[in-house]
Order: sequence, then structure tokens, then C-alpha cells
Amino acid sequence: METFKSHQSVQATADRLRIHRLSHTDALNDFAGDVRAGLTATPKRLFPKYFYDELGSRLFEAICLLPEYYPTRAENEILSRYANEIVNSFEGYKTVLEMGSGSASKTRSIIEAILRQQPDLLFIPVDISATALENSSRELLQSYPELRIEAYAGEYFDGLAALRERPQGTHTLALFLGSNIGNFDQDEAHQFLRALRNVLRAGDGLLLGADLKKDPQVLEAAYDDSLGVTAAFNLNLLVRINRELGGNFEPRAFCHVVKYDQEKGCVETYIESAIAQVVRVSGLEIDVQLDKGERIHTENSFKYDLEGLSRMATETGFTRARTWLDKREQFSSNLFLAVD
Ligand code: AVI
Repeated sequence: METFKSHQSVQATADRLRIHRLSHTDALNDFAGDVRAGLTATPKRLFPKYFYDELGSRLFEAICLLPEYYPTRAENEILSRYANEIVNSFEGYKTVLEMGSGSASKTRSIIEAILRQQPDLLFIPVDISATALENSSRELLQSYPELRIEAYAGEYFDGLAALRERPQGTHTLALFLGSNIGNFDQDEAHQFLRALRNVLRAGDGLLLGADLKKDPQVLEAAYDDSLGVTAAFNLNLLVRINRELGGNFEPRAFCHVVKYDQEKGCVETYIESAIAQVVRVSGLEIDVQLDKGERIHTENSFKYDLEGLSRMATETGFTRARTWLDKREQFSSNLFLAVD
């Protein structure tokens, strides 16, 4: 990897990093309230944001290495191949804002391409995990001795609300990578893009990663791999409920189920009860009754086509200026430009 060294004296790492911890309702209560509402609803549901406890985050990293799960590799291919083109399509980005930055490993291609143009760059990562932000920020600051980082630890919408308060000085390239947009339904995706548009100025860019519609078999295999890693990732939600809320789910009495709904363009993921059973969640004082074959919906992963992406851009204050695809044309990286 290229290292960016400066001949001038470089500010100490601590002076180049600010982390804002955004207040939100107590995370455990959110989890408890959402699990109670989801397991007493008809049909039952749990939110995918709760996949990512410590084990879930590691299982997701493993998913990204699976032969069947192509999106991460495809997006990495695009970013390492076209990073210069992406940042050159608009001269003078001095701020990179990344929503859901995680380990920020994909971001490096973009940061390096901008630093090749000019040395002055502020990186604003927003992520729910303060630990991920601290670790990734320190690594980035070590690699790029002049980079400045202002990080926001909190949920997407809290991060965007905080950013609205902040004076917008320089041209910004926002990043929303990894097909995270696919985990929102249409209304949520629109709400999110509008909120993001509100922290940008006309002419600013958004690089949006979006997985493309394709052969249902390829899609279902990507979410139901032969090693069972995605099944473990999904069923770990039950393990988390057992640990944090005193549940007595027996994960072996449940199956991981994946269906691609071609009409909606959506991979739907469920936890299915293999037997009729009653599960006690003592921390919530509820008994959850499940029929044999009854499903708990856990995730939607929407897939897009280029027309749909253009429409979504126009409806949320952007225009789709350019799209880059990987060689197998499985995944898209889209440059949306903010319009007046
Ligand atoms: C994080 N998100 C974009 C992944 C996806 O493809 O929807 C989460 C995932 N779920 C199962 N495999 C990957």
C-alpha cells in the first residue's frame, strides 16, 4: 500500500482526531423494546441492525470472504480500479463523509486518490460503533500523516442531524458503500438519502454502492452459503436475545431461510421454527409461541437496476452522474451529484 509522507512536521495523531459521541436512548432498552414488539407482532420480525454484536460483526467479516458472497469483492474491485476516475470526476473534494464506515478499509482507495490530487483532507466517518471508529481512525491517521478526522459515533440519522449543525465549508464526497442501502425498504432509503442530501451542498457527490438484480440462484446462494456462515449470522440473533434478555431459544430448533422475491427485487431472510414451541424471554416477561414452520423476518436486501437508481436519485435531490461496474457486472458504484 502507498504511504503518504509529508516533509513538513506533522501534527500528533491525537490533535488530528475528534470523536463526537452522540446521545441516543439507551441501546439495551432499544433492543429490549424492539424485540418485545417484534416477537409479539404478526408476522414476527427482528431488525437486522441487531445482527452486529461482537460475534455477529465477526461473522459478517467472514461472510465478506465467502465464495458465494460476491458484493464485497465486486465493490473492492471497482474502488481499487476506478478510485482516481471517481474522485477526478469532480475536482477539489476536501471532505469525505462516510456513513457506516466500520473498519473503513474500502475507503482507503478513495482517500488515497484524493490525497494524490491535493494534501488537505478531512474525513468524517459516522458509525454506530465507537470502538470501530476509534480503531479505524487511529489506523488511518498512522497511514496518512496529514489527514484530519472528525468522527461521529451514533446511528445514521443522529449523525446526520449533528452534521446539519456543522458549517459546511468545503466540497464533500459522501460515501455509502457496501450495499447498505439495500437493507432499507423504499421509504427508508428515500428518507435516508434526503437527510444526507440536506447535509450536502449543490455539486457535492455521493458514491453509493448498490447490488444489482440478477439470477435468483446466485442471489440466494450469496445469502445461504454452503458453509452455513450466513445461517450462523442470522441465528446469532437468538443467541443475543438469550444472553442479553434472558431468552431460552434453542438455535438448533430453528432454520435459516432465504427467498428472493423477483418482483420486489428483494432477498428476504427469515428464522423459521422447525417445531411447534414456546420460548420464554424472562427479561421481557413474555412467552413466545411459534408454530412449526412459522417465520421471523430478520432482513431485506434490496437489489437495484440502473433505472431504479436514477429514479431514486432524482426523487431525493440528486442526479445519477456516473456508474462503475465490476467486470462481471454484478455490483454498481454510483456517483450521485447533489442538485438544487
Ligand atoms: C450489510 N448488508 C449490506 C449485507 C447485505 O448484503 O444485505 C448484510 C448481509 N446479510 C447477510 N449477508 C450479508
